[in-house]
Amino acid sequence: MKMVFRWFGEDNDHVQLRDIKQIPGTEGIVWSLHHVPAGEEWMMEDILAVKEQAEAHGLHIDVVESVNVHEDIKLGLPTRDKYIENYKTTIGKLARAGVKVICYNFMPIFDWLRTDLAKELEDGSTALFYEGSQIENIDPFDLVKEIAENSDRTMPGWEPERLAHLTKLFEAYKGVTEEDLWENLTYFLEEIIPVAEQHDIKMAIHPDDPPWSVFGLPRIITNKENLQRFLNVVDSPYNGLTLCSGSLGANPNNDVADMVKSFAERIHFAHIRNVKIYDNGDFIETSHRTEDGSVDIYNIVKAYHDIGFTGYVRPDHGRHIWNEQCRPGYGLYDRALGIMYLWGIWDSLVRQSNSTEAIQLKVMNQAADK
Ligand code: DNO
Ligand code: MN
Repeated sequence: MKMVFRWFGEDNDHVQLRDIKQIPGTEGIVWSLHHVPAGEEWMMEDILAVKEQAEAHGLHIDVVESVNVHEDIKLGLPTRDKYIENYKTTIGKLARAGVKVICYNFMPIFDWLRTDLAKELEDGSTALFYEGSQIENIDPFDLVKEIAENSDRTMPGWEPERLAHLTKLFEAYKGVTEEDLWENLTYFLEEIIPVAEQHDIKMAIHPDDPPWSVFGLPRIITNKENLQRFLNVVDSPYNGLTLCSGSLGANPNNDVADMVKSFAERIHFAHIRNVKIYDNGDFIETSHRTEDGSVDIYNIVKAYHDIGFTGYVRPDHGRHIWNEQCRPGYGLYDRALGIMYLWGIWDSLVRQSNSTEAIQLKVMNQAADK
């Protein structure tokens, strides 16, 4: 696996590139141009500026997260075509800069959704928390306002231009069903994937987070069956997945290790994190350690090892620990601890399989000598 770390940019992240380079085994950043509104074409000079900054610290820019999809594309409006053209041009430019994987998502209006950005865990650390009853009873407009006021920096999915158009967006999605969303996703993929193929860039959709409908909006990238349906829409290696263990894992019926084995070569990017699910279905993000949450991280890493995964991996959200003042979910410390946990599992699996192979070879040689 190739370890990478999300970085929000020089003026937009308290984490420095030098810090990232100091996390063992971390070879690249996962980045985006957060100032560019969804649907607009990315400028080559902006792309090359990030490349230069990263490479000056010995880090690559192979993985972009995200090139956001304009709402008109998700809504299937006639105006979608111009945004799809921009998307294609951006793919070409990213390829020229050396990018290999583009992560994106197809969630209406919202990216990931939580009700509390700093819920205290038993050890005094804080983490992102999802309380179902709050979502059911809250006016989405109040929630968005609260989140916008509590964050001093741009958050993925909560960009100012999206918040401003929220009322209009909710109206636009009235009557849009899951099947409509599938149809609009199909249209998008049929346009984009041939371009990705031509430029040798792997597209990797991120699952919906949480993996169920919120505020009555349709959500479709939610479980194994739907991931399979997605892969069948355009059956090409360039139409692949960002398999996020925390997003999918918030639904206890999702067996992420099984998905790793089933979708193997179509997984281009792995997000690994743990969540603890309560009896009522609420969940909180925990440390990466298997024992701390409800998702069997050990088993997931083992599945990646067993399929011979050579794709990109990043620790996803982490807790806020050691008094770190950081963007919700994106502290340096807990994500770095997550990486060391992942390497710990990975390295011991590699060591074990090497010694098993060595024993098998010895037995075969002995048999041949006889
Ligand atoms: C949640 C995060 C997401 C992700 C975007 C990708 O698990 O990884 O915020 O970055 O959905 O488009
Ligand atoms: Mn994720």
